[in-house]
Amino acid sequence: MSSGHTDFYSCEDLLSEEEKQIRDEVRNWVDRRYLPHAADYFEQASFPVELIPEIADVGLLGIKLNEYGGQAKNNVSFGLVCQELERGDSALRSFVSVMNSLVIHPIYSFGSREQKERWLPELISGRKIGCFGLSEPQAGSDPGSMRSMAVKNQGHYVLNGRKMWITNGSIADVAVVWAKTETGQIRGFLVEKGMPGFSARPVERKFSMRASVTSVLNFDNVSIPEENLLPGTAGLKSALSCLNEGRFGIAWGSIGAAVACYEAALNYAKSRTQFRAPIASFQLVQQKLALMLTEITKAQLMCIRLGRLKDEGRANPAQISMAKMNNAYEALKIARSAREILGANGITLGHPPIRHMLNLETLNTYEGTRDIHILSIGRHITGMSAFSCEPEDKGAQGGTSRGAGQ
Ligand code: TGC
Ligand code: FAD
Repeated sequence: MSSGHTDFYSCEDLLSEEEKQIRDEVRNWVDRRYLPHAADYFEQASFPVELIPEIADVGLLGIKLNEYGGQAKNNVSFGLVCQELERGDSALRSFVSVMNSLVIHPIYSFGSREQKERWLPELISGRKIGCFGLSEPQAGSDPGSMRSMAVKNQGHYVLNGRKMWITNGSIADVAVVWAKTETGQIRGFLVEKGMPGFSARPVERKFSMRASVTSVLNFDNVSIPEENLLPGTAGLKSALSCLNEGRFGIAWGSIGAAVACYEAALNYAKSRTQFRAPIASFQLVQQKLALMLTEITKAQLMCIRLGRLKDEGRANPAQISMAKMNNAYEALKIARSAREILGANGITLGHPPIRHMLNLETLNTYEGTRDIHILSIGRHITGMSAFSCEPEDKGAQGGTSRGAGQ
């Protein structure tokens, strides 16, 4: 899975030659093209859009699709790609995740033939960029309470509302936007850059995911042609099904960030001398390293099993929640431990842990916070929902049913 000393249980033996090949290709590309500048992109809060054609050339867009120029790779390969990209930076993995899981996937799964033919080759070749608008200023963990409305009017939908925290938003040519129609049902729409009334602006002053574009999308009476409705979407579950793809990628990506932190800490600990000995020789430092590698190993095993289940069509959302929840949290703890081992040097961008640590705060927030995934697993185990203090049918009480007509 990872190389050398971070593959403690020889997980490499669980991979096919094809899986190892794409992992190594992406690893080399990240080492060569991204890592030398990763700290600069982070410091300057800039995503290197000039790398998008290369990202497409390496075959990272449309990875799982076997049509429209996609690579027809399996879920484990996709996971390994996410792992290697996030070893570079979470922003890089996020860009590729959003494109594959939250734009290409919904267009392929819910789109008309015309929509697929128009958008998928452009997205897969990197000529067009997409984003996914579900969260709103007042609706994050509870997307069913969204306020964005798309009201049908003479062959068009009129879209009003605002989406918040949208990855790729300001650089996107097409936004997959979720809104309630007049029946209260949530549907997906393709909103195109340049449509009158549609604007996007970046979220400023982020301290996490600095190299990623994060935006606010505004919709002010945007007239959306009926043919831009994703016809296969039917309620909140359509949007949530895309998140299964995204969360799977985050679970794997977390391993990459954790490995980068562990390796930085191990190398530093071997070379840094205090009290006339390398700090790696001290028991407390060894404890940190041992616990870090243990969590990396557990995350690797969890992901590879989940990937195999997903390839067999047997992975359920609670299993994906568990891997996302666990791996993002353990990676954050690993990044904090690595930062500690580096002492004062650890607070600078000269070493990767603090950059990953700050990014990992986002991994524990987006695509469902840690709390939300714990509650999802709890609901799966008990059959009882602990999401709300209100009775379960709060959507109906609110007057706009989140799933009407599903
Ligand atoms: P709930 O009643 O549980 O569900 C509504 C319907 O959806 C179905 N469902 C799912 N289907 C497929 N996959 C899943 N993971 C699903 N989860 C739920 C469910 O069975 C139901 O179907 P039906 O037929 O009965 O109607 O809905 P709820 O309103 O109680 O909410 C449940 C909750 C809290 C788990 C859910 O809303 C949630 O996941 N909240 C977290 C929100 C979230 O993750 N947002 C992510 C925004 S996108 C993003 O962050 C991208 S970052 C990208 C990057 O940069 O990498
Ligand atoms: P809230 O939902 O307000 O939660 C605040 C706190 O309350 C959290 O700690 C949460 O765990 C807790 N909480 C909420 N409900 C409960 C409960 N029932 N029980 C216990 N605790 C609870 N969204 C998109 O749609 N598309 C994107 O591309 C996208 N990209 C993002 C990129 C970044 C960098 C970030 C930071 C976010 C992005 N998001 C995106 C939004 C993300 O999905 C939301 O931030 C996330 O779902 C949480 O919503 P919230 O921030 O509104 O927090």
